[in-house]
Amino acid sequence: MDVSASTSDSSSTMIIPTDSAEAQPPPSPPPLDSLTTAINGSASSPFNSDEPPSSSSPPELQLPLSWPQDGKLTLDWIHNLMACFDWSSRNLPPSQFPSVLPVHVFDSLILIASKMLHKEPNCVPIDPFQSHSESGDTTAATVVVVGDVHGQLHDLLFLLRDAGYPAQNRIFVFNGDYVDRGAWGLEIFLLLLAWKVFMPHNMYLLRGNHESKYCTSVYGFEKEVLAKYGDKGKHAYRKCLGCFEGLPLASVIAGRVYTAHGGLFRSVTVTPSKRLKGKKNRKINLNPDIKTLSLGSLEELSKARRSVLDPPWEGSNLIPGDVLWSDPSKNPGLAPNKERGIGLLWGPDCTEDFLKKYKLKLIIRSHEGPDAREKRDGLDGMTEGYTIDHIVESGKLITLFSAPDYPQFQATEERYNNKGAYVVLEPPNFDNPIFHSFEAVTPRPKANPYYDYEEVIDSDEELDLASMVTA
Ligand SMILES: [Mn+2]
Repeated sequence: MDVSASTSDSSSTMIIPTDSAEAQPPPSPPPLDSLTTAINGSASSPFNSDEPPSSSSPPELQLPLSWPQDGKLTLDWIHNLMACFDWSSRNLPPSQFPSVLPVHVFDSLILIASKMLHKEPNCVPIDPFQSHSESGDTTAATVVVVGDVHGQLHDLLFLLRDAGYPAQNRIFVFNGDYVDRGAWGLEIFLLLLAWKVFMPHNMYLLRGNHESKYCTSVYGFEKEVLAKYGDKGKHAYRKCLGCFEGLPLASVIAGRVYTAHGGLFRSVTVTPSKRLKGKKNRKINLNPDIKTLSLGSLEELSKARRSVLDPPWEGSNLIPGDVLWSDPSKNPGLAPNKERGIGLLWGPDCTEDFLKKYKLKLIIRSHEGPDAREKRDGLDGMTEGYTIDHIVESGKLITLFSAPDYPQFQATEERYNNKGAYVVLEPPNFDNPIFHSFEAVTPRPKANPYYDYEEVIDSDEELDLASMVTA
């Protein structure tokens, strides 16, 4: 792939400011020749195995990245970031990551993004009619919804090019699961944060169940960050976890479309069993009885405490776990999600109740890839990157998965060969989803896995509840 082509419009005009405001002076400009030499001479690099670096001379990139002097990211900065990640993923071993994005630049990006995300409500209202108001344009923006991407950087870069990057007339909503399994979760998370900082009202990042301490310690992201940031790895991983806590849980687009990683959630409102008279006895038993499972409301969702590293599967704060881990079912009603050990299964009747109550037309959720779908009875496979799981009177429930040829590392030669997909919602109604399926970018650069994929075969099932810490 010609990396320079994607940056040709930016590299010619870009000026790197001297970053005197930074406590740590930025490293001197592109040490690419020396890096390339070092890598080609390194026997431990996975990149000299059977695939030579994609280009002998580095493309014109602004490397390493520095934080803009005025603290304001530009479109050029972000395109350079994406091109640098693409190039480094093909040409540098993971340990050279700080020569692309020094830790002080990582710190600046994650700090500003984290503050921004923590301020958003649990369920973000997205108004495509508003996003244009600043420019005086009265037409509404198009909305692009994206499902799980799981560290597959090159497929995400393709998706962004194919759908068109975030812009005044284009809003992105990501349903979470940015990290784990694939080898470039850090790059993906950081580039999406950069877009968030640059265009906060045109890029919405929701939380997935993998944006947690438990999942990232089992499925690779923790080790990935440690490998890429070396002695600063623990620091960087902690910062990522802090940012995960701030990610909102759901969105409602144009008052028509509800999106979340897992989906619907239970009500946690319970009537106090016995409340004794007197000021001192105001303890209310908040443990909801499992026999009285009922669908939760958006009001309850808005009040949930989402800033937990591992959303609980028991106790009073069950809504975040439900939103991130639940799955639809063909059977009516609500039931505990026994396969996963956390979250719910909900039926078409619940989809109808939820859509009708809030005058919605669609639910777009993610969370199930081809491996998970292979084991579900009655639900379609994920070969095209999406399925329509419920068709009810008020609308539809869609599952959307955006990681093609998933998972990256597999114990057998047999692959799912699934396509990924994204959904385009167009004004004025936003209720007629246009599906775009796409194949994986090939060849995917070689990388070593960050988790024992032969042992951890099942996706998110058989959650080890005992090892989860509920904070
Ligand atoms: Mn998931």
